[in-house]
Amino acid sequence: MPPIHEAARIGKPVQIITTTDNHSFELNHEALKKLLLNEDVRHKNVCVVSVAGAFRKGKSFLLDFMLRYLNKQGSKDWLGPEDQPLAGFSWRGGTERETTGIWAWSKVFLCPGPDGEEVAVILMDTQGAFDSGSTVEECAKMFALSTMNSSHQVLNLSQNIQEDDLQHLQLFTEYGRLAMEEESSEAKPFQSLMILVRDWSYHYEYDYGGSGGSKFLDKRLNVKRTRHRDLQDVRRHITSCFKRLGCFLMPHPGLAVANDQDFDGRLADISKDFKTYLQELAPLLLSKENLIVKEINGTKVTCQALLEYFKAYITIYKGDVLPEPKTILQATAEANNLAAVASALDKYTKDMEQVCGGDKPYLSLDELKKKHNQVEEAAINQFRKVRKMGGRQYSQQYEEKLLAQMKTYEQQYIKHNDNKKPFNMQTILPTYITPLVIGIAGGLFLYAVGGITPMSVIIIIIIIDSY
Ligand SMILES: Nc1nc2c(ncn2[C@@H]2O[C@H](COP(=O)(O)OP(=O)(O)OP(=O)(O)O)[C@@H](O)[C@H]2O)c(=O)[nH]1
Ligand SMILES: [Mg+2]
Repeated sequence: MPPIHEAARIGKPVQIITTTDNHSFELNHEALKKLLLNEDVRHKNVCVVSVAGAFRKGKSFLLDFMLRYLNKQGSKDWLGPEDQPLAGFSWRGGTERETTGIWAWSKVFLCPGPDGEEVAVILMDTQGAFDSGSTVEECAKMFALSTMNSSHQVLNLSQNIQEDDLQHLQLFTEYGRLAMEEESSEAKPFQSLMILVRDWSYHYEYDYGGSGGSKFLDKRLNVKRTRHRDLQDVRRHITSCFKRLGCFLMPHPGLAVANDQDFDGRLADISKDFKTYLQELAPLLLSKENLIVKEINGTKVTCQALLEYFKAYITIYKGDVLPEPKTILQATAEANNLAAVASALDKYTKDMEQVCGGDKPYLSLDELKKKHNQVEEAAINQFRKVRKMGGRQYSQQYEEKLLAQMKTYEQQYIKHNDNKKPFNMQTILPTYITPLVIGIAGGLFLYAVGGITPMSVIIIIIIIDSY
């Protein structure tokens, strides 16, 4: 493993989804909460850049360059010095798989987005597909999970785009069709898919980079009449599912990168062409104008909402078989509603804190209830305004959940407010009456045994004071 170096010092890889021995998945809930509910990012719109594809094809290696780009906020010298080993997400040579499950970089980068607002950028590394330790289903699920939770999915391929690579996308295209039906709109359900072909060697046919890639992809996705019907369908669906579909042809990085077991990722050992096109690729994914905020059903997703989607999808992908697209759609609708509840509750508690939280002065019960009703109404309005999946009737049950939760919180605020009441018996008893009674009793006792002396007065004062 390469030594931990400067570039990776800010943060570390954290495993957010682990695989179990029986080919199932577990969500690392605590790690994900730490990542997404951090106050600095929780309410920011999120952009998740993920790299997925076959195992041992340089995915983690590539992500470590993305990390450098983000660490340097895309400044001219972002690639770094020639002799700096590459660190970050764990990568290595050899035949055995390295990345298992799904990992994210622990530092969420706050970057200016296309319309100027700050966007929380998360890098995600996915377990390679088709390794000998995983079933085909596990690979498909892993790819599905990373696609569903990202806004920029990079499908990392080696040398060419083959038919089975395209079929990998079939599940989404079916899901996409259902999602579009449900919304009865023309909106495409997924955002960006970039097919990244590594070790491209036919640059005499299609040039390296984005423009060569786009011509090559057009050719590959061209629905020719002569093709088999299934192949035509896959192509039609892929283009109808993703808003942005691109392809990038990456040159070979040189023999040291591919073959040398002592290679530590330093630029000095990487081919000039590879470095040139890295500089074209990183901004295509991460520059201000190319960052893509995650959207589901036309609504921008915040870090907090992304947590709900992770929770929903892991549940349906935990089973033995691939979930039906319909199930995925239901899970999305559920997460979508839950995210709206969480956000409305956040608004409620934030507003109530302003009214009667912490050291805010005591309010009469009537006043507090009046304020609560206003705050509650504003939260409900916010919930109703958010576009939600599943229809009105479906979201009604979530609105009821929201109301019930706010009622519980209201009781807590009432109690908290009550404790601030100046002549509240609960306050008076421990504060005034108990020490007074103890003081008088102590005084009488001391008087009975020895009369009032300066010493007994001091003892009584100490007793009262200690209360
Ligand atoms: N041929 C070739 N090798 C590469 C390229 N990029 C990185 N490598 C090498 O590929 C090997 C695997 O790199 P990783 O980044 O660990 O690959 P991965 O796809 O993340 O592998 P898993 O985590 O096992 O799925 C390393 O020896 C890298 O030096 C590339 O573009 N072409
Ligand atoms: Mg890897």
